[in-house]
Amino acid sequence: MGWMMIPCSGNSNCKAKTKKKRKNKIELQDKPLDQIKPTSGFSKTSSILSVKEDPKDGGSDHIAAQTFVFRELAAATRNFRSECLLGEGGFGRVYKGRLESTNQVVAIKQLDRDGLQGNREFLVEVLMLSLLHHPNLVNLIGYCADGDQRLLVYEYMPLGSLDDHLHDVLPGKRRLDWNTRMKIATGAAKGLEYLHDKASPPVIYRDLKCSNILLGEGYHPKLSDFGLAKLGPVGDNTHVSTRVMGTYGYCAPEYAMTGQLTLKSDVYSFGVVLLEIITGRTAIDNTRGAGEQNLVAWARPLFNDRKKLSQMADPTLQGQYPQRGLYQALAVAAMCVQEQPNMRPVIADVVTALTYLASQKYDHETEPVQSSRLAPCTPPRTKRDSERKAQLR
Ligand code: ACK
Repeated sequence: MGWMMIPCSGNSNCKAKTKKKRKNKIELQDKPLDQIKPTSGFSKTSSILSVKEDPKDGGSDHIAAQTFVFRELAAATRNFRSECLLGEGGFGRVYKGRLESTNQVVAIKQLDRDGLQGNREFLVEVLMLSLLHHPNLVNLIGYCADGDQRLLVYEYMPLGSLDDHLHDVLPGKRRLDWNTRMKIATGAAKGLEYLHDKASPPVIYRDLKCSNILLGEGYHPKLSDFGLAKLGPVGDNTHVSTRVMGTYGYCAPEYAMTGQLTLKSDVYSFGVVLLEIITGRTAIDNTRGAGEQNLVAWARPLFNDRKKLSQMADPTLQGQYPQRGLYQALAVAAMCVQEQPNMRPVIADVVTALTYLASQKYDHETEPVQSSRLAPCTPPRTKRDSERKAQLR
């Protein structure tokens, strides 16, 4: 198949190995909860996590997360009215609201009050998002820890999640075209690259999936939901050992089996997301026949057969994608979902490959439509047809 040259750096932890071993290995989630109290804003360089700021990312001019009292957020969502409900995530409901003080439209996540895990998620998310700022990470505006209420206030992402556009598409809604898909994949990879390469210790996101990639104007993607994020290995350690958490279908096999988490676990999940973006299929689909229910298991044998690669493209693209671009995007996905973690590329190399792919814009007016997956009754459109159409305008 049309493999792209992605240097496979093998060990994601080689950078960490060259660093001085730290005395205190910090397991954020294993700290007693009462020791991780949210204060009104964290410094950019905390004792547990620091970030190499890049002026390009607009990190230095970022406004610190604010604290809200429950009353303000209840008013913003008109008492958490059902019409304001955007949806329900793993640990709570998300509402659309308008802050009375600034008139800003926001998304407010109200964490379930009964769970210890919900409280951990809240603390991890406040800590992580107060320190991490990048154009491809959702912005935390503030939080509320009033009594037993735990709420997080984010910038509102008007286009919802990637899931809504890829899988749960409402009838009549525009399907994502090839160029937009590549733009989203590249942005999501850049968000992950920031977590892996700019944070110290690196941050393992642990829950990369289409429903956690939110979309802003122009389909600008941002990673959201940092409740499961984990500080990565430091010093000579190659992994962190944790309870296995995440989402079935996206979880790297070695992490699912041993609980040993590395940056390559995220790269695997990214590969699954990229496969979903290319194929339009979901990571797990129990409505499909045996052999097709698990996306990676279905895709693996096809990766090795060039003749079958076109069959992997999302049928709703109606053949409107560049053949070479499809092969190359599939090559990147194939590398990311390899069984052996050290054979997967580091995310920086994935960003390089996808940035190139996203720059190769497909023009559906002038470029050929691929024939293998045309919708029934759609006559193949030739280059000449589209040229003729262009002349008629
Ligand atoms: O797929 P969605 O439309 O996008 O439904 C889910 C739901 O809340 C539960 O996670 C939506 N959501 C989460 N955070 C935001 C946000 N910052 N802006 C807009 N929608 C959001 C998500």
